[in-house]
Amino acid sequence: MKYDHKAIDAKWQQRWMDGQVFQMDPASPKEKFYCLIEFPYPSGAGLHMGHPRSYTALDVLARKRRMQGFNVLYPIGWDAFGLPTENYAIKTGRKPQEVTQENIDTFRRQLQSLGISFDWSREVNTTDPGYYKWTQWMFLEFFKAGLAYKQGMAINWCVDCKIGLANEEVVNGACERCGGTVEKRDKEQWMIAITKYADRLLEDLDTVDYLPKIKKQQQDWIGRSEGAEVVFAIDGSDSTIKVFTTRPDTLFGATYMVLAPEHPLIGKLADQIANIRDVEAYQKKAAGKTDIERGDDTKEKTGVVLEGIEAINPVNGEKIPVWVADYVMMGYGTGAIMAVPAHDERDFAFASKFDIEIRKVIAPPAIQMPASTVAQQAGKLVEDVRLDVDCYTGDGELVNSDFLNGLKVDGAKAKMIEWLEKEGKGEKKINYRLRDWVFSRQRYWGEPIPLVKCENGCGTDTDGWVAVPTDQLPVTLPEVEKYEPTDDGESPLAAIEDWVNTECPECGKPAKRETDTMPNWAGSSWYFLRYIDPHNDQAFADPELLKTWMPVDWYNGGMEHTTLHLLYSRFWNKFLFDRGHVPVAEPYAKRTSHGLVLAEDGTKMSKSKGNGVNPDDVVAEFGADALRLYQMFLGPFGEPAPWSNQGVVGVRRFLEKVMTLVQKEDAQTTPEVIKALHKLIQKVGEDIEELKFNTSVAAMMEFVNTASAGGISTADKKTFLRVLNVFAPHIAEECWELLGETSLVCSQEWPAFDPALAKDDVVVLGVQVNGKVRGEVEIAPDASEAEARAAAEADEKIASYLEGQEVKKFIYVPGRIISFVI
Ligand code: ANZ
Ligand code: ZN
Repeated sequence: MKYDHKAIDAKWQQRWMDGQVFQMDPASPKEKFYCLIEFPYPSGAGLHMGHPRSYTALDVLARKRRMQGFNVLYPIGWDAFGLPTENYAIKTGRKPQEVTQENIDTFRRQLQSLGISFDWSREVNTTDPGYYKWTQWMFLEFFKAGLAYKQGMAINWCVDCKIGLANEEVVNGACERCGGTVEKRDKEQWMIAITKYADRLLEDLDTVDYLPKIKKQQQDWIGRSEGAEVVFAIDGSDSTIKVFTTRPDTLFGATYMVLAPEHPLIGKLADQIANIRDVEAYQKKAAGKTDIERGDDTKEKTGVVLEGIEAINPVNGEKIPVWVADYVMMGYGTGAIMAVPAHDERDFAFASKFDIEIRKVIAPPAIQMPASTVAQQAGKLVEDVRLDVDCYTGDGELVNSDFLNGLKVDGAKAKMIEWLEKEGKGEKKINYRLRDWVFSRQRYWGEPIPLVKCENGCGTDTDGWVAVPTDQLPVTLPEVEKYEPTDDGESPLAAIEDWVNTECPECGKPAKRETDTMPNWAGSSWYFLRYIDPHNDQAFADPELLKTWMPVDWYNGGMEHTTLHLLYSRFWNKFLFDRGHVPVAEPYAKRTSHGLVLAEDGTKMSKSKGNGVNPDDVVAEFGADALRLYQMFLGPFGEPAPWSNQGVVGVRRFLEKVMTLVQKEDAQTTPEVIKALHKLIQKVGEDIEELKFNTSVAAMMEFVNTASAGGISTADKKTFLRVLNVFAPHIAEECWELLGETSLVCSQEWPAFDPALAKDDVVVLGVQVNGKVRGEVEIAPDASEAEARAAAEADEKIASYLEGQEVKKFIYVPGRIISFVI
């Protein structure tokens, strides 16, 4: 029989579907395993190669866990609100609802053609009113808890998308979505107070198993800094300058101060600033730069001194100059700094350029060096030497610092904070990079924010905002012909009068609906909860089921989502936990990520470059299993890897070899093949747990070569198929059937291996040094000369004989002897 992948793929996909083989059974007594992939945004372009990389990887895991006796939940759904669909719908004059449905149908067909063992009975769709009813309900929970509030603020406005962007959606000063110009506009926005959770979002990272680089991203985004706020008086003025510093210990070394160009104090002091024109010109120039440019330490520092202004250092009464410079940002700390050029690199660069005093207040720790001639004459062999560097940022001993002298940095920080607090000149302060979450969008294709403003004055405690009662949720999007964004920055919903005008749920008098919609991040912040009970219309999920199924055991997705989506969904879950709605404080026990699939030329696959490979084409030509196997084979899972059509051909050839091997006449399994089989089971089993899929595939290829050359029994062929099936399920089922089985191979047990058989063969060899046996090593019987020598030299005893000696001769007779002549 030939390998007819089209017939085989279709046949087994139908069988699995008919048998509901991959549906999670809530009544099962088995231990649960919940594996999750980031649900896709169903774009018009269809599936791209990045999707199957993640989905196949966790499919391998899900299939293995089922075979290991777990009750597995591996769900799929659609993160379908968002701009690309809305923009496409506007351009083509269609309804986003329809476009979304079409895109989902395409994605579903494509994913089903890959044989991924999703539980299709649990599909969720964030744009389904039955889903976003609960997103709205959760928003109201934030609102009722006082964590959702409306605030006027300068927002990032994308001129092209006509949409307000969150800070994190502005990349290098441009819109993350379209690359267009971003300007600041003042707008009232709904905000969610994620900063209240900053500490817990940090601390609880200790309780989860995330890749270290992912934990670091979370930590960096939250950006917690401990330090102090210090207040500097301004000579001859009532105004003060407040700074945030992480190094209050260096206060005696502050030789100037800097205000950010946007700092309001500059305007307030304008009358006293002799060179106010120069300062204003500088402010204007700075306004045209992005924070990234301003923070770039490779660029030369710029700034203007405020003539006529002097600040007073609270610790010693010294008068120091005040500058305006754009390396200080208004959005961080207080927008002003005390500069300590001797111990801060940026301040050092600035002070060097503008000839400002550099005063050392930290002495690096002394290191012991061989004594100088002078010291030797005084009878010393070693002496203490202090490094002398221009700008020293490390720990050391305080000098030139009055009551801090002699202390180490940590002690000096504590003492200075104590002094500041006693004198009323400052206080301990913890600063975060994290900002509250801008939760409003002025667009059509998102969840309406379920609030109304009562014209009769209800909702006095909440600025006149009244929550839509739960029994009136969802507040559905009106289906309209026109929903273009407007230049005035209002949501398109604002123009739909019979939707906007409603009744106040409290007093029944006229009220107006909030017309902002939620950001894309909302629906994806809790979808993993909905999968657990997707059809429930009384609650977002049954509490008992949540108790059984949370947390997610293993979550995989792209590195582009390990900052924001991960942070938002952890926060959302924590909040629901605090409200008693979910049973665990952290939603994901484990989080990993995969590398991008690149084009053959090593660049990003992109539509405009036309260098993309369509999964549909690969499936049609080579079959689903070839695509799956190649996805797992093309390089270490966590690293980016280029696609290669030649590589797919190679994998396809391997599958054909499997087909041939299975149909080869039944034989006795040779000892060599038995050994290879047990090794394979062990290796693949362990590799999968460590996401080493590429080496698993290589091991299966090697095994098939070994087995094809030797003899293999039907029983052992079947054992191999049980391993292969998690990677290449269609061909494995077909071969399983060819060998006379009527059951499904995916429902078999994961094979066990015999550790004795899986163990590498070793021989114990005596190691001689100058003719005497001085030790022994364990090595493979066919180890090479280099391997044998390395093994011998790694032995501590042997190493002690060889140390400092020249090896004149090395003799190795495989299986017999290792000998050094020194
Ligand atoms: C004096 C000092 C002395 C500082 C020293 C550092 C070293 P992180 O760790 O990121 O919180 N800083 C404070 N606000 C700033 C702003 N708006 N723009 C630019 N820089 C700002 O950094 C805190 C440090 O960054 C603060 O501590 C301050 O410089 C600077 F030897 O104060 B430091
Ligand atoms: Zn009212």
